[in-house]
Amino acid sequence: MAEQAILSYLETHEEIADSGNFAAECGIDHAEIVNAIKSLHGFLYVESQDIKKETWVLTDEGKRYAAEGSPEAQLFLAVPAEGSIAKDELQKKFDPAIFKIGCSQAGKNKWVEMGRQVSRKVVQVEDKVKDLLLKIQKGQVCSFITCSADKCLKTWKGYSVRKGPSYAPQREKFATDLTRENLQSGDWKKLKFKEYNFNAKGPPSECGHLHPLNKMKDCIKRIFRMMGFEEMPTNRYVESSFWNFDALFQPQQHPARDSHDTFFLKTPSTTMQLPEDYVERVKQVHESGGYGSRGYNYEWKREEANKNLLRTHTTAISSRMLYKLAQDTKQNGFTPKKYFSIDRVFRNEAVDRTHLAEFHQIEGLICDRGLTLGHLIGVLEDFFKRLGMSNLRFKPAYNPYTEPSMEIFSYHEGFGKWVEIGNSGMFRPEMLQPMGFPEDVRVIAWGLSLERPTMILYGIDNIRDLFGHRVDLDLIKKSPLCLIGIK
Ligand code: FB9
Repeated sequence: MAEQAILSYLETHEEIADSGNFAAECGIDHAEIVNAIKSLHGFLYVESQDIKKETWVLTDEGKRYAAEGSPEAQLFLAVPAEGSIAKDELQKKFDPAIFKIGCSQAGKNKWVEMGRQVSRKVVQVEDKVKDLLLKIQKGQVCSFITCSADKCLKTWKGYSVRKGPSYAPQREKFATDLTRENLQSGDWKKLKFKEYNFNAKGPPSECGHLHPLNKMKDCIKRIFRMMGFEEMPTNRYVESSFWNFDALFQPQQHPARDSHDTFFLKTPSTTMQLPEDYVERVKQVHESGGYGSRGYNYEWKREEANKNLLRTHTTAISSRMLYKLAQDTKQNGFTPKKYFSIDRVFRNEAVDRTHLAEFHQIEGLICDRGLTLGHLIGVLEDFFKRLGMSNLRFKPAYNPYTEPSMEIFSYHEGFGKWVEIGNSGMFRPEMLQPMGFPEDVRVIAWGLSLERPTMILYGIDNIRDLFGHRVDLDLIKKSPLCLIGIK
């Protein structure tokens, strides 16, 4: 109906100057007119220009003063013309807000003498505030007024409308479908078909959505593969203390090895089998060193190494893979390797905004002859550049299984600060030699979490909104593609 009103009006008039007045004249709600204008505009039946009008409108408070008078006028009228009235008497007549404003305004206007007793200082007053509000209410233009508690400027938006390139007094019904009946009846010949809107978004397809962590994981896997790394099998959350700690030359009294930091298993509490000859060499290097090391000089206990736990790092997988590589070396000679892993690790830590008792560790390692710290820094620069992080800084650090070790920092423009983006180092000979690697084989390695980059990339502030029962599925559905390493 609004459409027809507009099209027929334009049949005899150049333009609709103001959609607001037009709506009022037609007795049609302005919003309906606006929707009709937008739709007719879409089909080029009309052309429209925005018109804005700022009008003063009264707030609820303003409406009350326009009706009952301004607080100061109300207060003045409540003060007896002769004599005075006790302030607290007067106060009882008004609600606190009105009384407060009334006192300060009437005082400022020198209408009343404010003391413990209140008396008039003038015979009568003119309630200009009320008059102004009434004027505004009647839509009379008032100048030099400012926004305040009782009135504010409302912007009214409307349109002026003219005929468009495909104007017609009636909206042509466009066929949106070619039906069998159309064909049989032949009336398809005279039907006008609606243009295909190739930009129309189809109905949202209810399809599966990858969790942002998995999107990030796939990106990082793609980066590793592009750098020639192969993925290590990480499908074992339960690990023995031997591969998780001892093989990494982490001493049995190391604080990380007690239940405050590590989830030990009740059942199966101990591992079934370990490569005995290798275990013996690990025992030796812990107790008395070798390979140029003096070891830790403590009594190494097999039962400690047998304890099963939830792996605290995917470096446990690295130790297994490196041991296997060393074994292969004995058979078939040494072949350099580049390995990576991305999977869950478990730490009995205090949960906070960025830490849960489990997270996904990303680890990369290169095993080759004669590798140096320079190689490590080089591969870190390459890896993190592909992650969009350059301008790295390296800070000496300590890990039981790497020497030297470095924490990695990158300057994050958005945060305007240096962010710790990972840890790295060269695996100790006390770890590699007992495995059976030739003297000059070195292993450089580094690690970071999957959650931190995902939180930063997807702007998620609290890790519990990213992982766990509190995750809002919409976050997953709406999370954009991860283009890291692609562009
Ligand atoms: O991920 C971490 N930080 C990070 C990484 C990327 C990132 O990307 C942003 C888009 C820009 C932002 C931040 N960290 C490692 C640093 C810190 O968050 C740290 O506080 C927390 N760390 C976890 C361990 O927490 C106890 C992150 C996790 C971590 C730490 C070390 C390793 C792996 C994960 C390692 C290792 C390693 C070292 C040597 C040899 C082999 C493995």
